[in-house]
Amino acid sequence: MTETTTDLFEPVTLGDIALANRIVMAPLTRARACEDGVPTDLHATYYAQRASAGLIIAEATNITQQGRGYALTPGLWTEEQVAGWKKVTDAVHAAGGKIVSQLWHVGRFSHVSLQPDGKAPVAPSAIKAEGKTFTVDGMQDVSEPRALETDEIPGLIQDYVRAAENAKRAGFDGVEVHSANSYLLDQFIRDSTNKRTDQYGGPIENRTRLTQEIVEAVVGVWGSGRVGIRLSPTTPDAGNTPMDSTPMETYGYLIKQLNRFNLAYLHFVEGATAGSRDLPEGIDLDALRDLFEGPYIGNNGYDLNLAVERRAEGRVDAVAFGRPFIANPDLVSRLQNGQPLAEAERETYYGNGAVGYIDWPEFDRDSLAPAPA
Ligand code: 8OZ
Repeated sequence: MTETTTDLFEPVTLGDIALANRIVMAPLTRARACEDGVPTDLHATYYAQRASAGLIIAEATNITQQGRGYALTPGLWTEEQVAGWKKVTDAVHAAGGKIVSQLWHVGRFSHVSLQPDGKAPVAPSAIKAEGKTFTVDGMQDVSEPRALETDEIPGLIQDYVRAAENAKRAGFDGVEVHSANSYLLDQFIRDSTNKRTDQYGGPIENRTRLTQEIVEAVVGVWGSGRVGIRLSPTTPDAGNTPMDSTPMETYGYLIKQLNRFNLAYLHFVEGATAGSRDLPEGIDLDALRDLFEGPYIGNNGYDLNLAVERRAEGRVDAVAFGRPFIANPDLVSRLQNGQPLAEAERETYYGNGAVGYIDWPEFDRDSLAPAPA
């Protein structure tokens, strides 16, 4: 057990969301939804098992079919999806937890078979990503995207509004705008993927416009204290996407603009998503973080020591753990009590129904009992 005293296990309020502790469950894509994007009873069980997290950020959830880039990921655009999520939020609340929905549009990182009428995925510009995505027919190269027309943007913003309203009807405690990991909003932000010449392309003010307009629209639904945002200034994921050419300026500008919304929190992927915490030369994530005037959730490859240290330095208000929550439904008490963590194999991450999903036991003290002499 760590000797350091820490307030990581004490309550904290992020905006209007009151958390029992500062340990957050990061959004984790697990690909267990039905083909029509409806979450199942397995989801309710899985999230309720993890309700001792101060806050659960539910897995990235497609705002529309157009926003879908991976088979078996859930959505929030149909009544059946809303009803499925309502069972999840009821189960989490009954277990004493809090849960927000992460609103997701993959942009170019999709395959025609996942898109409405088999059409091309949409992106800021017609630049193809590298890599393969999970489709109903297995892994396939992502498809060539088409550039969104300027007059399609108001409809896209309305898609976010509808998903935000649906999240409310589904009983969530708030929403997180997914503007990270080189999905649609991050594709607009980075000059490597945005070559537009309209008011959504070119200078930083233009490339960050869509994220700001969507945050504003979603705040209109939820109020500022129940909306968070996730950014990842340096990750190459998804699609081996090159970084913006001036990330400190670009994300710095965006973060300063976000201050006017008084959001519940800013959530950063520190380094390469699900990878190294190393940062490219010239990147100072703490300096970016310091531009934000509200609560900050740190994420990526944290262990307890790093969480305690970063909290003690005042660098984080809460810490989001991702992969450790897969095999440790009771992660909070394991961290608090210095108990060993179980390790999930990669094969359990995506798909496979209940196996490797809801079958991870809580810590069993008896299993550690010393063998009789
Ligand atoms: C892993 C696999 C598929 C999607 C992200 C939503 O990185 C994801 C994701 C992660 O934000």
